[in-house]
Amino acid sequence: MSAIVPRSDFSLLSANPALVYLDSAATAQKPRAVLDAMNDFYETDYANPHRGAYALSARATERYARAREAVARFFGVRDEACVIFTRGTTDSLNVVAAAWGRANIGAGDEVIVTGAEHHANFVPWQQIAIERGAIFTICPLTADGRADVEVLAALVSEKTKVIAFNHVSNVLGAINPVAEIAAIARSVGALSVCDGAQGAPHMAVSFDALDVDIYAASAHKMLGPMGTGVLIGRREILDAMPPYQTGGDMIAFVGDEQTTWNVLPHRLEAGTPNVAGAVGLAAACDYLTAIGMDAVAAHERALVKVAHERVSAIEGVRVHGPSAAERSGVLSFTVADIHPHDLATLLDERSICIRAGHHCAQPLMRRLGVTATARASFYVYNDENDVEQLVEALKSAKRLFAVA
Ligand code: 7TS
Repeated sequence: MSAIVPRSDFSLLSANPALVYLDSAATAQKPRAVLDAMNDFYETDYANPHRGAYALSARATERYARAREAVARFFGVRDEACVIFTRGTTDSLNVVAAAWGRANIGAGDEVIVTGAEHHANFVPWQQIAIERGAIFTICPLTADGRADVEVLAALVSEKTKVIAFNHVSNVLGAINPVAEIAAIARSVGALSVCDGAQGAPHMAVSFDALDVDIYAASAHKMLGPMGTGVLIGRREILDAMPPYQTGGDMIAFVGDEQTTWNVLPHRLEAGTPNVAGAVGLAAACDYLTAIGMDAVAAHERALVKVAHERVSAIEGVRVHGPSAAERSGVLSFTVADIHPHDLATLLDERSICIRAGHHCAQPLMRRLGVTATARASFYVYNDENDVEQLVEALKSAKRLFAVA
């Protein structure tokens, strides 16, 4: 099974032909199309958008607006003003927890997250619940790491104000039934907040069809640049949300005593925006669309299936999470009693990049009964040879540790 994009699209990968990059869940490599688009903005249309009365600034404004349109198209959002550019998923989720949470969560209310959240979708909710005197409830997981929707449906009440959950777990690759969870939230008038950091890069996402209130994602995990992300929300929610930050661009009128706010999306984007970041994300969206998100998902499913079979066939290996058919391109495992960090170091000697640790998901680690796992994650530029190298390296690590 070969990669579905040419390795030569990625300068870093072509410059390092021996590199086996299996850490795309942490961050993805960048195709030249993304880097070129960002560079082109700086070289041809660079100025501060919205501010200048001159043609160059108007061009920068136009680039920013076109980037928003492309991103809205990619995420299946009809109303592009509901796509807010942020610094990334962490930023997006913090904005919602702080701005929406502070305005809508009160003493005795309930905030629900799942036990499989990345810290970015766990800690902001835990902290706002503490601040507001609300009850913080952790929804249990099914055996394969998805939110247990039956338990969730029984948990919720009129007091539930938020249900925050991942689209796809960064540790297990387990895919949550997003629309089902959103429907449970809606049944009690709670806000549904979906962390799409590991969803959007790997499968077709239609915000309008998922029917969640909020969806968050990071550009850098979907072939785009670091430092950019999106906060997508239903218009009624975003319109009613108090501004998270105040300053330039987000105001309508500043009086000596009072200030009025600009309309969406500007109201939630205070200060000079990261236009190059938005342009890079838009180029990444176009690149992924040209491949086709169903093809991306199918490729990862095929690779992870082979990896799942081959890795779990090694004696002493425990693979965590769902069956290969039900996961996106993430494989977390532990090898006998070799510490995942030792494993990652040994693999690095063969130029294989995997992540080891708690993956910013300590609540999930506790539920899995481990302190750390090794994690290989796949993307469009990986092929079966990468899986082969991973398997050989794991076998070799086992031999080494058996001898030691
Ligand atoms: N949510 C999930 C599900 C994630 O996987 C990550 C990053 C985040 C939120 C935070 O994204 P950021 O772009 O704001 O940092 N996950 C990982 C990971 O699994 N390894 O490194 C980063």
